[in-house]
Amino acid sequence: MVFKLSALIALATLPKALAHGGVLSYNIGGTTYQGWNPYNSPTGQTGIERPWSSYNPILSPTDPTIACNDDGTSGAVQLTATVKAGTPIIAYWNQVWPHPYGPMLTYLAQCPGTTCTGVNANTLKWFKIDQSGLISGTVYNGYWGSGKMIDQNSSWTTTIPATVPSGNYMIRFETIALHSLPAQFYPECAQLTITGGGTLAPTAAQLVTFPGAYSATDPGLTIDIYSNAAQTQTTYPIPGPPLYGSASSPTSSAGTPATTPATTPATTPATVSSTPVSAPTGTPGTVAQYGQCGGTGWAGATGCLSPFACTVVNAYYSQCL
Ligand SMILES: *[C@@H]1O[C@H](CO)[C@@H](O)[C@H](O)[C@H]1NC(C)=O
Ligand SMILES: [Cu+2]
Repeated sequence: MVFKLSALIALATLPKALAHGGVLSYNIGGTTYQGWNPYNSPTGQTGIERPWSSYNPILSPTDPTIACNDDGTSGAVQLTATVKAGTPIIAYWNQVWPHPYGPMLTYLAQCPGTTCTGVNANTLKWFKIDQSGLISGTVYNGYWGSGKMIDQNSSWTTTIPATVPSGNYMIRFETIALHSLPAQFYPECAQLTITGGGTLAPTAAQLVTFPGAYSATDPGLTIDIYSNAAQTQTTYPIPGPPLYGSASSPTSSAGTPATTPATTPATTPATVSSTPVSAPTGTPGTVAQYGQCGGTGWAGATGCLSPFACTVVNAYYSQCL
């Protein structure tokens, strides 16, 4: 009887839950890792993702659950995926992700000791390895990182930088929805052991805590995308710290995320995604090993430094390998 009643309640709340969501699975180096299912019993659930309890967003950047959702502590049988630095990780949200206005952000945090299991995410120092804000158009009706995520099969691919030191890490994928205020945060975390890494530690300015990284008064979080001003605004300040590694790569200046993509014609990606795997290999290029060189929506360089070849990982992501 009790079971049936709770099943009815779950059904009754389902339509509301479908307006939101989170990361339900990952693909790392071609292997699928199921994520946590917040609507199944915790008993028997195992996986690399930290448990979370509902599809609802986090609404306050000062809430402890901003780190790894609610409650984001380790599961009873918490797993960790091993990944080589330089490998792309794809995070899949529930289909079809409903919120096309807002940024995508990905963070890493190294855990002390020999495992992230049991480590409180609020105690970690996070650094941002990937971000996508307003890609083109205006704040009012432009193309955003989260719109691109939807176009990419409601998934986001981020590459573990080849330069990060090896060790145990949490990876935190996040999409922020700006269609209503307060802004809606959708963070989920997973545990990784990164191998074959480099020696570039994040700088003090690149390290943040959650909560701490964002403030409710950040311009990127208080922005009213339906205001008159938004109809002509073509820049968007992505919340959080400067990107990791940006000091050594002047082309990815964290202060001006919206300006570079806006000048790039939207016609390039279709050509790139339809290019056969073998075609770009002969073209000497500028993209280093493990760098992105193609995929749907990719408007950057497509040629790899010798001797690397642009290799299709999936329809949305090609990498110099
Ligand atoms: C689209 O995403 C789903 C998971 O939501 C996945 O199972 C499927 O393989 C993806 N399709 C492509 C073409 O990547
Ligand atoms: Cu929602």
